[in-house]
Amino acid sequence: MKVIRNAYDLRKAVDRFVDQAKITDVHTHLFTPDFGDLLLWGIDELITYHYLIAETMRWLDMPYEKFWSLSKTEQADLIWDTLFIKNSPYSEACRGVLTVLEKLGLDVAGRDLASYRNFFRGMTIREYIDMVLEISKVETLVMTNDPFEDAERSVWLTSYKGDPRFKAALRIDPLLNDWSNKYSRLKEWGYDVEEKLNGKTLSEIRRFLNDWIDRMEPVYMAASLPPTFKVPEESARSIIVEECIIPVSRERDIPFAMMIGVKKLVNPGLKLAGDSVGKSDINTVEYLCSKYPHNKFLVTMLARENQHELCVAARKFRNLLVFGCWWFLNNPSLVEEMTRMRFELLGVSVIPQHSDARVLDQLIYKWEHSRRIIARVLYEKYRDILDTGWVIREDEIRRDVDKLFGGNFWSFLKMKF
Ligand code: HDL
Ligand code: ZN
Repeated sequence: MKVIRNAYDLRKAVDRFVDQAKITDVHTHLFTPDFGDLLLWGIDELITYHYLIAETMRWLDMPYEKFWSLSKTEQADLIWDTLFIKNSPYSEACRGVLTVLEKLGLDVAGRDLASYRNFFRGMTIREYIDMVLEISKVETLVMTNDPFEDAERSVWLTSYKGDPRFKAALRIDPLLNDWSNKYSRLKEWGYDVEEKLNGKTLSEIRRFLNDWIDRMEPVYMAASLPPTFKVPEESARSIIVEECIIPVSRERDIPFAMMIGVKKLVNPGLKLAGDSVGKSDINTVEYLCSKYPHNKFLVTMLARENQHELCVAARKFRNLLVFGCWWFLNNPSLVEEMTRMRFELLGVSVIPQHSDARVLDQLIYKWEHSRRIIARVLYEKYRDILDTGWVIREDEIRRDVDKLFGGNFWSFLKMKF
């Protein structure tokens, strides 16, 4: 394998291996075709992604209800006109739409929404899945699978066949964040629970988790958690985490993915676009990693202010794997800042990005944009050590890149602490 001794060869090698990297996307909201319309795809879904709705509503004084009463096509037409024609589409969410059109080989300069819609006419979802995975080089992606979502649960219980490229993740927000309203659902499903978290109820919650792990074969259990997320504390959430999630996670050797910092529905009128962000308590992450050294934790935090302390926590706990630039952090300026910080504090032992894609097409832009930034930062970090006289072999760059874009995740799943 070639030895790299100069910056020009280094830049070419890093760009080549990053461009070639086969990605494991550890967090998405995508679904196999088994789930029908739950899998969003195509130009109108892309344009009505909730990030663009939030940005559009800043320009409009129409009542939210009026917007929501429009058809999907009417919503897309309004968003297109507002964000792409009446204003320049350089926000990350808008730019992403343009990158998708570009990578699909469409006439971006033409600004002809009708022609973009024509591209999708006659396309089947299976054809488009293959096309998008081919362009984005996403080899494997992790879904978000919530047994409390009726439309989704029925597929799991009746017709799910799956696709080896799509892995499941057992998402349990309702169990943790809304126990008093959601325990009755477990009762409905045959679990002998009551609101009071007595021994029997805790045992039945563990049975519920095990049943869904048997059914979904998830690569991890996950929950999005508020800035106030705290363990230990006298709350149903804290008790369920310690008495149910932690023991089942260890027994079944399935990491618990904590996605911390979401302030739900600060503006309910915006629906899915109405959530915000809050600084969270790193002490809870440190408490869990420290008290449960045999458990594995995947963690991403939503506030920029939490990123440095999360990196430091990962230096202290090998059972903590940091992942992604999540949601309001998935913008070039913050992806660069976080990736630089992580590479400097954690070296190769991090998952720098996930897409969080809700619309299949987004895999194309979210990964195109992130690859470019990760490649640039990685090149600079290699350049710094090259300048000391260290020589880098091409196979070492490929090795590191493969770890960053998926290998670290799969190795973490296999580790036994
Ligand atoms: O909770 C989550 O997984 C978040 O990613 C939310 O789904 C959020 O609405 C989102 O789409 N972020 O990108
Ligand atoms: Zn998400």
